[in-house]
Amino acid sequence: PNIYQQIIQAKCDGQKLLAILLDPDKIDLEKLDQLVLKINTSPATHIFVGGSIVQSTILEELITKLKQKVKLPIVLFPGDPTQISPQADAILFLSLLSGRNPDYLIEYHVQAAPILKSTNLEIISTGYILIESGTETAVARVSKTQPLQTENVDLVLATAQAGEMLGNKLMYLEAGSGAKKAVPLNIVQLVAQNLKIPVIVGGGIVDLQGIQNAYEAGADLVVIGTAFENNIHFFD
Ligand code: 1GP
Repeated sequence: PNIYQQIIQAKCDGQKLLAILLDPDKIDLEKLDQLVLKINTSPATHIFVGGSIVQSTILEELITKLKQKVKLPIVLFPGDPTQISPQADAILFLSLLSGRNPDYLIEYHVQAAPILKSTNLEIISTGYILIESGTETAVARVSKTQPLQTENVDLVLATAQAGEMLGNKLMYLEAGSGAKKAVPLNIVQLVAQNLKIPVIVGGGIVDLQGIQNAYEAGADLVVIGTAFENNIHFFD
């Protein structure tokens, strides 16, 4: 089965999923073995690779090495079309539904399409909703879009529903990397209860309780970036 089918199967079985997000800009390849050891002994089910802006030229090398040393599926989580590597297993083909910047709604997808056609990457159409989290995040800054307000739950739900109706296969609720506040649990719950597609939650989750809370609210997959980056013993 492909990666999306595995996610659907996990959802049917009530199995929760966990992705470790690796930002190539923050990885020291010299220390990769240590990182790989921690990933392989963690409960992670997926590796996401990407970031709002990736300046680093190590993307290919990082993915090659990860493919050799880690069994988990490697899923690109790109900020723009420069972050496509044919060596990964899949790509979250993201639409920034909370924003009104046409680049992140269609322009980058048009640019990426011919590149993606030349790869064997599994393409997973993903609605991406940025939720306000206290301070400005890199996603908001780079995409020049405003996050949705946490009080406006009707708008969050309508946005997620519109994405599902447009054919998104996953819905990603994002507080932003390193966010002060994670996506509020009432929002996770509302979206998870009203959508059929799996829900991903990430941004500002810093402890195991935060992961558990997101699962209990209905998240199917939780993304951990900064907390693991700052402390590779996070899952010990
Ligand atoms: C960011 O949701 C991910 O896109 C992870 O965020 O770095 O805050 O864990 P953190």
